[in-house]
Amino acid sequence: MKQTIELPISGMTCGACVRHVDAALRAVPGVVSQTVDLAGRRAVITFDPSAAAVHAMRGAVRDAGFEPGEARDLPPA
Ligand SMILES: [Cu+2]
Repeated sequence: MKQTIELPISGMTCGACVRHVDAALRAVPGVVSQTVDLAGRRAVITFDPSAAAVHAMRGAVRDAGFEPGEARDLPPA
């Protein structure tokens, strides 16, 4: 089973920021795929909810130096 969320992220200003956030999310166990959207100031993340928790993704974003907002569930792709 997979779940997809949209996570608002503030503080990204360029492609290097996007790569930092992308790498941080990729490193969270249970994250299956992630798309970081600079212009949209968000990431769309698909993960296995039995292995990854949203708070871990938010923590990874914060540890990378950016500020996560409230996650929103997206319908399965
Ligand atoms: Cu940047």
